[in-house]
Amino acid sequence: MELILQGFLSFINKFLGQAPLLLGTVVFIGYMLLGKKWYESLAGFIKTFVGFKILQVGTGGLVATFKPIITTLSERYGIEALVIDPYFGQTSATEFLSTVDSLAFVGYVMMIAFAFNILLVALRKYTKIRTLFITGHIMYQQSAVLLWALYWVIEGAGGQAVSVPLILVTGLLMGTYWSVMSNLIIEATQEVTDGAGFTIGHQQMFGSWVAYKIAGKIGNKEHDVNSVKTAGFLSILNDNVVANSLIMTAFVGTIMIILGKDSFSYNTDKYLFGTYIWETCAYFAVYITILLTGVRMFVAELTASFQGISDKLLSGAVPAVDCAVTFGFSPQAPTYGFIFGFFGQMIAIFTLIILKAPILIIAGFICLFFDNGTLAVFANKAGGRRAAAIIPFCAGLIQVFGSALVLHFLIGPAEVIGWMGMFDWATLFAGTTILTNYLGIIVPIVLIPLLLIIPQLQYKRHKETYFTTMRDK
Ligand code: ASC
Repeated sequence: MELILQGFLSFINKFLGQAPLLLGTVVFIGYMLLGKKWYESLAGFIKTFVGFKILQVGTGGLVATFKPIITTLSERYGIEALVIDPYFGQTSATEFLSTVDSLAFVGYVMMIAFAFNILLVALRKYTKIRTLFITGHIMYQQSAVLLWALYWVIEGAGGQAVSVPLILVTGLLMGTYWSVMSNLIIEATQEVTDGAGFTIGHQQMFGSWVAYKIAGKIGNKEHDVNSVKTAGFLSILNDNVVANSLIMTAFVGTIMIILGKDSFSYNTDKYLFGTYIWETCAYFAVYITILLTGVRMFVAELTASFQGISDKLLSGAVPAVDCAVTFGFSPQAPTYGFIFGFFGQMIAIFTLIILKAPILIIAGFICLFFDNGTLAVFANKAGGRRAAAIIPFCAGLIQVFGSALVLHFLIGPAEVIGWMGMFDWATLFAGTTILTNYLGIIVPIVLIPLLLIIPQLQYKRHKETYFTTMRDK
């Protein structure tokens, strides 16, 4: 008996507790259920496993490069510098959860959330949920960040692995958010894309809905940003590698100059201080590229096996996809969002510095471009260029202040290097985390039924046309 129990526990630890093995196995099973050959399923397993390992090389590299700079800064001036890029949030989450042997639970949260999303769509007659969230890398990222945040404010101090009830609650709340918010933004997305038949499954679904709702009061939709020309220089920022290197050099490079060359031990035979700064900052782009390669690899497999399964079960659901898909329908709006969001973030960052806040926020490219870009697309559709400027500007302020606030409750462990500054995470989830800190697990539990009221209210407003956006009607 003892032996069987030992064997079982060791199976959990060494197999189900290992994120790459677990996700690889899920993909393998998914493909087998879809009727693929065993060797095709095996290939899926391998790509998922290797993709996940590549991702870990990227996240490990980010921490190793960035953490020493922050540590020096905080030792010297008593401030913590944290980046509000989603991959810095994800890295904080996964590296920290690893220290309490809980990394694999992120996979469980993601599966519970997705299963709950499927269930809500299957029961759409009652739940009024029409959308299936299939943006795999976002699903993983959000599951990791939410599990980390809730764990830290509820169970963190003990250093024990995440508890089973918390994994369940996190998974259900995650699935509720995916379902409710992607469903909330269907109508606006149909407007933006001229009825392309999908919705957004990303990090600013609530934000985009708010932007769309208030834009009409701010500006005139006839003054569309797509009839304005943008400057040539900004076009180089369309490239992730270029943008990451430049932005990190501007921000982290400045910090390194302030700290001075004596703070860094580098080979002076090989580097000038200037070239050392450049190389260090360019390494952010290197690691983000590695990380993205890994993410794309395992997410492609996961999405294909997930989507195959759900297509068989729910042929009519509207897919919720990456926000960048909307950019093709409004090509100038993202640049607007980027520029005005940048101003908003800068003002907020300088305000924190002037107020001598203990947390220094560093802007991240993904948040600046994809988050504010998406808000601008929705704002422009309903309120033209005035709305596409003012809303991302305000969002920039919110992203910085909201993230600084929630980070105040999350800093401590050495693995924490940032937070996901995206709109919904600087508002809804920052608020949830802070409330949970004071009131406990009851907060995420109560939020689940509360959020599920939203689709009911939506349904009431246009019962006749509500389900006709579904593809099978
Ligand atoms: C994110 C994230 C990305 C980008 C991408 C935008 O939040 O993690 O990789 O935005 O999805 O297209």
